Amino acid sequence: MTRDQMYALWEQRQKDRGIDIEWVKERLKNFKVETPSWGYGDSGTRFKVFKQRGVPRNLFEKLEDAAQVHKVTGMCPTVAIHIPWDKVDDFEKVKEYAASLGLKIGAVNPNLFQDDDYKFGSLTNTDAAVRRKAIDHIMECIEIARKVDSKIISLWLADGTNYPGQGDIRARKNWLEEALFEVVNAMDSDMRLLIEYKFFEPAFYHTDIADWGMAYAFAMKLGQRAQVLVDLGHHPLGTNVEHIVAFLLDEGKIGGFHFNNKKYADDDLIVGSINPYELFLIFNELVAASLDPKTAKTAENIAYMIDQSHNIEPKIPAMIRSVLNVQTAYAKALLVNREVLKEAQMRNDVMAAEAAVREAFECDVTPLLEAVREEMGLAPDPMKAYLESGYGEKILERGIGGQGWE
Ligand code: LRH
Ligand code: MN
Ligand code: MN
Repeated sequence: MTRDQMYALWEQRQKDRGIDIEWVKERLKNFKVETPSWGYGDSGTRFKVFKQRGVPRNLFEKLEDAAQVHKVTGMCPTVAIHIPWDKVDDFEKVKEYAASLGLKIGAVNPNLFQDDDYKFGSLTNTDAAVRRKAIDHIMECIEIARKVDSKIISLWLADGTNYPGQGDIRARKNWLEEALFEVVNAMDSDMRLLIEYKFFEPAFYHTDIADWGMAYAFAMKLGQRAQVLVDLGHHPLGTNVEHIVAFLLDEGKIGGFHFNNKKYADDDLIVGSINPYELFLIFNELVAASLDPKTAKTAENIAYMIDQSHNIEPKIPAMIRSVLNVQTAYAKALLVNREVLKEAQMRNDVMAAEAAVREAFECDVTPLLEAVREEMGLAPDPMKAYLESGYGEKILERGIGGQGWE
């Protein structure tokens, strides 16, 4: 059977299920995922960073690699940066270089975890001078965001304590709140502060923003410009992440995602590699919210970002795999027949409701994605296109010892 014949058969089956394929295709063509500059560099566990040959030596080379991911997937036009990992003298030049590659800079991530001064906390340190230094660093990131035309400051705080009694939890909360108010007030009205939470690590007793509820409480107090960022690796095992997503969507307080996957903790593995059903169920909530007038605007403004570190995988193929897995999960979520689902829910038909969701997950979306890519002028198989491009071999001349985690 030719690809066209396979697609025709697939399309007929979906039409028979009551799916509007043109709408699905349109949504897929407009879908974007941001890749992180740090996902292209050397990174690893606390035990060992395995250096790879060909890894970018600076931000400009990271952008070149990100451009390859965008070239074959057609859905990654922005790149998140992390300061000071990606600090350069001239951010105007970065903006121009990114534009020459068909890219833009996305979220600017302050780094409040790799300075000796932050050993006992950054924004929650007992020392006012350290807190000032941390706030000033975020201010610097806001300036950088202005220079590169980014509207997002993405904040993850490593602050926390290792032992009971080590810190005054409420005093730290108040210092944090004070700092966040200062930061948000310095941001332009169209900028957003995305507050990321994580239940442990590097701190092992308490983390100052441990879960979505705390991030939400801060975001509520801070007002319009502050929202919550959900990193899929930052929950205890067994957490129903799609429930959190649905709740935050309904409250208008979810601003972004850090996609990755985990088996145990913050494993930062390839998105969708361990639990593709969870990823699909998250997209199921996002699609549902995008169709509800109450939540459509929030759903529309979500920054989809990948946050991974590749320890043993080749960086660019791992990033492409992640992006494709996100696209697959989204495509499947678009195939849920929402009317059938709603009706089953209203009559409390547990089996039919669960089937309406699972049925979409079980659809093979390969023919659809190949057709969409062809309509976008892309190769039907992005991974193959990348591997055959010769880029992976070309960058080997950069040698070993590229920029990455210290
Ligand atoms: C923390 C985190 C956060 C950092 C990134 C490198 O675990 O998810 O988003 O900025 O990793
Ligand atoms: Mn993250
Ligand atoms: Mn993380």
